[in-house]
Amino acid sequence: MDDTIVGISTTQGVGAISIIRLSGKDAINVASKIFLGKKLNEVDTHTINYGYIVNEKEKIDEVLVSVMKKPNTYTKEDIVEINCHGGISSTNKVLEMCLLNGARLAEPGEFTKRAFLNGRIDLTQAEGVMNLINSKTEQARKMSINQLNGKSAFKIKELRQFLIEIIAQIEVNIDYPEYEDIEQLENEHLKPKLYKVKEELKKIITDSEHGRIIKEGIDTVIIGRPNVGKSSILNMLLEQDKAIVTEIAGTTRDIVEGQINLEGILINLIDTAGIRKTEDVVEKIGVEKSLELLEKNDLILYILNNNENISEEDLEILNKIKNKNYIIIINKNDLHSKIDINKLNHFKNIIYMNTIDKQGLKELKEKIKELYKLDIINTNEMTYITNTKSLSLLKKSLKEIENIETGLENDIPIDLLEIDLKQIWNNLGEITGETFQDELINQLFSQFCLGK
Ligand SMILES: Nc1nc2c(ncn2[C@@H]2O[C@H](COP(=O)(O)OP(=O)(O)OP(=O)(O)O)[C@@H](O)[C@H]2O)c(=O)[nH]1
Ligand SMILES: [Mg+2]
Repeated sequence: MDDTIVGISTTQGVGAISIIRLSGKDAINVASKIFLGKKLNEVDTHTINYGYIVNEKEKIDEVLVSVMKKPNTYTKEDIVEINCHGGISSTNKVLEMCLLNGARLAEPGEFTKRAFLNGRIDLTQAEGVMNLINSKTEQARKMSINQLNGKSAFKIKELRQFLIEIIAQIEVNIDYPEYEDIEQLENEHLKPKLYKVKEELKKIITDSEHGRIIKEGIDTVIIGRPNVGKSSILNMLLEQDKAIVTEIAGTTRDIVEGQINLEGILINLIDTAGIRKTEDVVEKIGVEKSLELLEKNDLILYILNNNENISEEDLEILNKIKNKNYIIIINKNDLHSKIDINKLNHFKNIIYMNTIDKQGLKELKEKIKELYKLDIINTNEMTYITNTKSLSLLKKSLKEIENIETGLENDIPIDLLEIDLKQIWNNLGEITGETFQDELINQLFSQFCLGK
C-alpha cells in the first residue's frame, strides 16, 4: 500500500465531466507535476483548484482539482480528484499523464479496499459501498446505506463480544479453578447463552436471505405442460406481449425473461418450454432447460390447465418441488373444469386464474408477498450480510453452535466445546474483517485483569 493509485471514478463514456482519482502518499506530487495553476503542495486541504492539465508541449484539458489531505478522506490517504471534461480521449489522456508521473492503475475496488485496510470501514461496510452502487430499487438502496453505516457490522460485533465473554468465563474456570469468588460456568448456565447466540445467528441468516432478495430480486420460473398458458401468464404479468402465444402446443422453445417490481422487490420471471416427451430436437433441448431451471430458481409458478386433467408427469414434477417455494396456478378457469382437484390434496398455494379477464392476478401477487413476507421486510431492522462467503460462515457457525448444544447434552468436557466456540468467534471476525488470535488474548486480559 506504499504506492499511489489512480483510476477513473466516473462511468467510461461521453459525459459532461469525468473524475480521475488519485490516492496514496504521492497523490499530490503526481498531480502537481501535471497541473498548471496554484501549487498543489501548498494549497489547503479540502480545496478545489482551477487550472490546466499539461504536458511539456501543450494544455491537455481545463480542470478543477480537489486536494484532500489525509486522514479525513475516503481512503484515509492523501486524495486528489481531477474533474476534467468528460470525453473519452481527454479522460484517458489525463489518466495516462498520472500513470506516466508515478501513479499505478488501481485494481477494481482498490480505493474501498484501502479504506478497509486503513481502518476507516470494516468488511461489511465495504460490501455496503458495492451494494449501494448496484442498488436497483429504493428498498435495496435503503438497505445498502444501512450496511454502509455499519449497522450489520455492529450486530455481528455485538454477538462476538457476547461470545468472548462466554469463552473468557470458560477459560477462567479451566485455568483458575481455585478462584472461588469467580462464578463457575456450569453447563446449565451455558445453555441459555448458547441459545441466545443460536437465535441471533438464525436471525442474521434469515435477514441476509431476505437481503439477497431485496438486492437481486426473486428468481421465478414459470413451468408446466405445453399449451397451459405459461407465456400468456408471463405477458399478463409484464403487461406486454413479450412471449409468443399460440394455440399450438410447443410454441415456446427457448426461455423468455422479464422483470416486474412488486412492492419495491424485483420479480425476475422466466417463461419456459412446456414439459412433455418429444422427438423434436429443438423442443427437447428446451424441455431439458425447463427441468434444469426448476433447481436453480427461488420460486416456481407451476401452471395447470383447468380444462384438462392433471397428468402423471405433472404430479411427478409437483412432488419434486414440494419442499421448494411454489405456487400452483390453475389457469383457464373461464373454461369448463375437467381437472381432478383431489389429486392436489397434498399441495398448498393453489390459485385459480385466467389470462382473458386477468382473474387471479391480484391473488397471485398477494401470494408472492405472503410467501416472502414482503410486507414486513423492514430494511431498518435488518442485519444484512451480502457476500456468499460470509453467509456460508454464518451457516457454518449455526451448525457449530448446534453441535455444541448436542455436546453439552452428552457431557462432553467444556474445554473441548470451547474450541468450537472460538471457531464461531473467528468466523464472525472474518465477516467483519477483524483479526483473531491476538485480539482474543488481549480481550481476555482486558476483561478479567487476572495477570495481577
Ligand atoms: N380460454 C383461455 N385460453 C387461454 C388462457 N390463457 C392462455 N390461453 C390460450 O392457450 C393457448 C396457449 O397459450 P400459451 O400462453 O402459448 O401457452 P404455453 O403454456 O406458453 O404453451 P407452450 O409455450 O407451447 O408450452 C393460447 O391459444 C392462449 O390464447 C386462459 O386463461 N383462458
Ligand atoms: Mg409458451
